[in-house]
Amino acid sequence: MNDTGEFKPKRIIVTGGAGFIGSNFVHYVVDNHPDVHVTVLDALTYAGNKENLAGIPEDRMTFVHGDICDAELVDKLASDTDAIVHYAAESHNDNSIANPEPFLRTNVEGTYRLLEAARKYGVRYHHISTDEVYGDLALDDPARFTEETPYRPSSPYSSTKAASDMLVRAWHRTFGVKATISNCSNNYGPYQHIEKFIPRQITNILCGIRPKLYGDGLNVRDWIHTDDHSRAVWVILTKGRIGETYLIGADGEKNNIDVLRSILERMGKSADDFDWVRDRPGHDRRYAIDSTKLRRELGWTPIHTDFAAGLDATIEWYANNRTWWEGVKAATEAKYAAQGQ
Ligand code: NAD
Ligand code: TDX
Repeated sequence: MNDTGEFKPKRIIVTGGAGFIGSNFVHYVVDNHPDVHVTVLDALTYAGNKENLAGIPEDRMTFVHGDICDAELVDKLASDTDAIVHYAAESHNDNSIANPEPFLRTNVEGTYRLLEAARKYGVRYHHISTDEVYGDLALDDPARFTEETPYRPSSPYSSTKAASDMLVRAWHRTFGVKATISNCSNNYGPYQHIEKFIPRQITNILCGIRPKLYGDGLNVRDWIHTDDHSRAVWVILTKGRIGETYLIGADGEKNNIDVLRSILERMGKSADDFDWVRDRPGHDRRYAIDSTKLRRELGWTPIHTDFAAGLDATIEWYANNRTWWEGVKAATEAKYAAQGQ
């Protein structure tokens, strides 16, 4: 802490720093906070890729290939840091329906290991979570999620994220861990795994495969650019009140069919060039975030407010970085095909 009450970490651990959102945060810190050293702890699962961290100078980052469930390793790393920013997770709903087990292990047990280490060494802990812990809203409901909305997760993925949030609250209250939590809406941008909605459809079109839309296509997601998420996490880590939860969202509600038609149009396809496929079991209808607390208390505001421009840049990135995703495209689509999706 400095005399303004701001937390000024010199060394931080970023778990899941080789994934989509974690790597964006690592780049954000390296680019904007030259006095901070980052240690990435990442197991390099199917979703982790060291190439996401390319270009970071060696003296700014240490990469540790390891598992957040490895108590000894986590203890050793936590003994020499100011903060842990916890992104690592099994993150895909469809995978959690096919096989929930890794979700229980990484999302629940992994969080427990990190909290125990944060407790032992008095380390500041920030927990990355999701709006999905609140369940879903009806399409015609004017309400949005706030920090006061009761937890009502629907999927194995979101229930393990909800469980991990509860552990954080308990470790803060009972053991005094200096923790904050953020629950963010759907992220988009470069480096997102092609199993996820937007990059799946973009890379399908680039490969001559028809995009796939679940159910009736009317489910609403509240989109935020991952750069805006990273800036919000830094503000919460350094200025957020200990023990508090902050919702992160950019007023980006859109239904899936509109997003898909926008991608099709931008990529020169006709509006009906896609397949309707089997719906996701338990598919949440609508997510919507009210981020007033974060904006009022900490002064954060999103920069990427033009979704169409963000989508254009994302399409361009996947078109220009085929080597980043081509090697996993066939296996990703084979998995979906086996599920009728
Ligand atoms: P991702 O799947 O792209 O990346 C996850 C990363 O965690 C990978 O690098 C993977 O190797 C690593 N990892 C997985 N298991 C691990 C383990 N046991 N030990 C160490 N590392 C492990 O995920 P993402 O989309 O970048 O999401 C990151 C975080 O943000 C997650 O906690 C997720 O719940 C949360 N979140 C995501 C979104 C979204 O839209 N993607 C929205 C809100 C919150
Ligand atoms: O091929 C598809 N067709 C389709 O219609 C895929 C992959 C998805 N969908 C639909 C399902 C959802 O309504 O698109 C929407 C978005 O799907 P995902 O990209 O799988 O995201 P979602 O399930 O909303 O969860 C995401 O946001 C919250 C992240 O994956 C989570 O990690 C985060 O917590």
